[in-house]
Amino acid sequence: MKHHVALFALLGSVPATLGLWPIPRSLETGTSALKLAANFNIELDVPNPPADLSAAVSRSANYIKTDNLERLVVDRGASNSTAVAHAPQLKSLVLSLESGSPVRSIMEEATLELGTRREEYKLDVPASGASATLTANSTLGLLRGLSTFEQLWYDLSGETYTIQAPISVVDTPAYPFRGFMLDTARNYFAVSDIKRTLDAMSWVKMSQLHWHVVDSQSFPIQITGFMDLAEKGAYSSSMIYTPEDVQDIVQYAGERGIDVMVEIDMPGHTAIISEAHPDFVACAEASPWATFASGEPQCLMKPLISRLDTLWPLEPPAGQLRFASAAVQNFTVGLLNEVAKMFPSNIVSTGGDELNTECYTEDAETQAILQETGQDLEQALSGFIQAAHGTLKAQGKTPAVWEEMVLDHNVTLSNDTVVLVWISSMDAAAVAAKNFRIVHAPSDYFYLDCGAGEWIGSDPEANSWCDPFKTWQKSYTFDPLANLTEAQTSLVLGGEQLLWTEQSSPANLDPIVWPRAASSAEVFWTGATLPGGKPRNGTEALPRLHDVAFRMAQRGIRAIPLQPLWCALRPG
Ligand code: CP6
Repeated sequence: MKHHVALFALLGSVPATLGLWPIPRSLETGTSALKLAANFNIELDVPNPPADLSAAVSRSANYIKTDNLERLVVDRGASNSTAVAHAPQLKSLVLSLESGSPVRSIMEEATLELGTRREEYKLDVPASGASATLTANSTLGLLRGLSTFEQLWYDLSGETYTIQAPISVVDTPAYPFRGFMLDTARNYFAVSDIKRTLDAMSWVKMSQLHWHVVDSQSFPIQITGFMDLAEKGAYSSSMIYTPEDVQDIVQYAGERGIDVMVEIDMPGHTAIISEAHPDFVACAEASPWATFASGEPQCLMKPLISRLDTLWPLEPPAGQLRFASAAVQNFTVGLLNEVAKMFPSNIVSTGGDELNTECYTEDAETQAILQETGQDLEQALSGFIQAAHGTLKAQGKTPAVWEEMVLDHNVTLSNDTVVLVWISSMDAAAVAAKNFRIVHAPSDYFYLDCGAGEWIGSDPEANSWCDPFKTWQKSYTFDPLANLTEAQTSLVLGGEQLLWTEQSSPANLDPIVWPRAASSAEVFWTGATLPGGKPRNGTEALPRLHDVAFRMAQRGIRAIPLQPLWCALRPG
């Protein structure tokens, strides 16, 4: 008997043992037991396989051996034990590329332009014990299929088994950009922490790391020709990403099907540049933070999400690039030119969030330049962004910006610019109305650090940063097409969950991110609804996400529990 996943959703029930995440677009399962033979092997039927594909196969084989995920509630029963004991044995999974497909490394496939990456795959696991097959038209598709195959298996008395063979999957993502943003400027994360995060991302088929590498507080990345920025702006000489570290991260990500979009946020959020170039930065002196000394209690205020509340940054230090200055423009163009060379990705973000324009009204240098050139502030800003984006485009890159560049400023942007919508999920419609492509990063759904909320009284000390906490269930309800017209739906590239790290470090990285960030990974893999057009349903998702959390923990991620262990262990 075969069941279609849509049928289960209809019945308000789910396939008993499948903990697939994200759920495939098309999935058929049976009710036969099947177990892995002791000498189970993954065969690569690809001529001259790229090294990163062979490595992915080895990792998969290893995960399958070591996950040891027991589904006691469902499978502990005597009839299942007997069925597993007598089940046919699967000896191999054979991977192949469809004829005519290019044989490129996973990294090459993963760093292609958004919208041109091929991630589809077909997976068939017969009930008879005959070889399972995984086919795709790209090595990236094979990688995605491997991550599904890994999730089929459970452990019962030392046997690795499923009781839902035959299994047939035809899968492809709804959106190419399934991301996670990490801020490495408020607190530093070692290369090993970033790699561990990339591993977890790949297990749930995420495709994009958005690396917010620098901000006002620190400049931890070494850039050729601009070494003084990190030398003077990193927290310490050990809290630095060297060009070799960057190459290491980019390679590690690419091998796991993840593209790295770096962000050099500008012209706001740049106070730290004043350490190397005091002349390039305005308003450090004029701000309420000017007299702030480190160690004072109010180093961190609760942010309010309102454009009126961003007159000054809500955390010290203040300072923004004097973007009207020709020297600052030359510096920025040179810097971005080098940054673009360090990252194979087609997409680079120049940020542009939370710019305080009042700052420049009070800045004598900027006012003098505007007088001289006859420009107003918005014209100067537009010229600056165009110069910055010009150098990216000269290298064939696509620029990305935060939403304010489109909604709050008169900046001329090329129409292929990608816009990150963060202030509110409601803002996507306004960005779409201007016909820009969208990455959803809304603070009301996807901020893992919580961020904004209601003020309590007037005392900053009484206001916690983490209000309200966004549960995975909240993120899971996000609709990528909400408030968009039919014609605008093609503008959506996907979305990301974000970790701003004012109050995060390697100490809480895993627990604050996982398994919550898997929530949007399924939203952007499956699209507006689950396969079969059913609305997403947290109750249906919970046992599957529980399995994700379990496998993550088993593979070295300190993922947090979603429920008491009792809920998973209780005998049925
Ligand atoms: N830093 C930068 C931040 C935030 C943003 N940009 C932020 C704003 C509001 C909240 C949380 C984080 N800390 N560079 C906004 C994109 Cl609630």
